[in-house]
Amino acid sequence: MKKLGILAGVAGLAVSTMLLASGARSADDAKLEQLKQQGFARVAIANEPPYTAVAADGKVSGAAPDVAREIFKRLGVNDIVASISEYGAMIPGLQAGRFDVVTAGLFMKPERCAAVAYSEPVLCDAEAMLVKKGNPKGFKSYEDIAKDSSATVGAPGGGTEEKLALNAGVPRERVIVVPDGQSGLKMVQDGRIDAYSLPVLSINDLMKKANDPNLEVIAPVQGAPVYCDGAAFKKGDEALRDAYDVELAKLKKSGEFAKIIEPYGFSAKAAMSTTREKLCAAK
Ligand code: 6CS
Repeated sequence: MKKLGILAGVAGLAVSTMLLASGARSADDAKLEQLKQQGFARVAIANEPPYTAVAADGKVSGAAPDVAREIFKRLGVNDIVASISEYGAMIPGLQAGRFDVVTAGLFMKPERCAAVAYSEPVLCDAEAMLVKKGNPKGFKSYEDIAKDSSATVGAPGGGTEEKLALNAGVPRERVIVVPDGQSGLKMVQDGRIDAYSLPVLSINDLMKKANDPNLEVIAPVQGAPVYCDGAAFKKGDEALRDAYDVELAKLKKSGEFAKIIEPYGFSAKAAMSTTREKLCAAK
């Protein structure tokens, strides 16, 4: 995957230079033309169902990549090629040119909106915590974890839940970085962390697959906002982002957007009831 990414990057650069020399309207148009020539868009994902998933045979699915694949097809880019990344590494990877876009449920927040060019909203969700049955430490919020000096919470590195826990006053040493959902599940089951926090749909997916009666889901986490993601493009690729938004709006209007995301449990109405502007301004 990595070698393919490097070769694609070099080829893309050559194509962009050629297209600009041939009089493409702007560097932005060249980006979309480069992806068309490349034949695919390199997307960053996390492999966190139902947002993103990679099957044993390498097939990429999940609501975010499925929306992206459909939109890129309509833009003349035949497919997507996914790389798995930690949430905290997605924006640096995008900025370094390792990905063409992040389609992973990377929630819009002011600091991220300042670093990337988000599309309009795609997937919205509240936050949840996975705990032992009976919620023995009585967690309802990240503040509850902060108040209990023995309590630990697991969350993705560079992820929203890690930030929420730290901002709620949980000391750094009690916020445990967890690489993926299966690890988080096991750590709660083994009592190595008291809670594991992800968005509601991700925790529910883990819970369903674990089929473990000794676990319980706390959802929503009190005091935590409902977030929405968007496809995240590199600053400077706004024309590509705008072209993506045109197709996203058509999908939303035709009902095809709902057909793609709602089988995964997401609400099309939630995404259509807000905007990038509102989400990027949210405190
Ligand atoms: O945007 C984020 O940071 C969060 N989004 C998802 C879909 N899962 C966890 C992550 O922390």
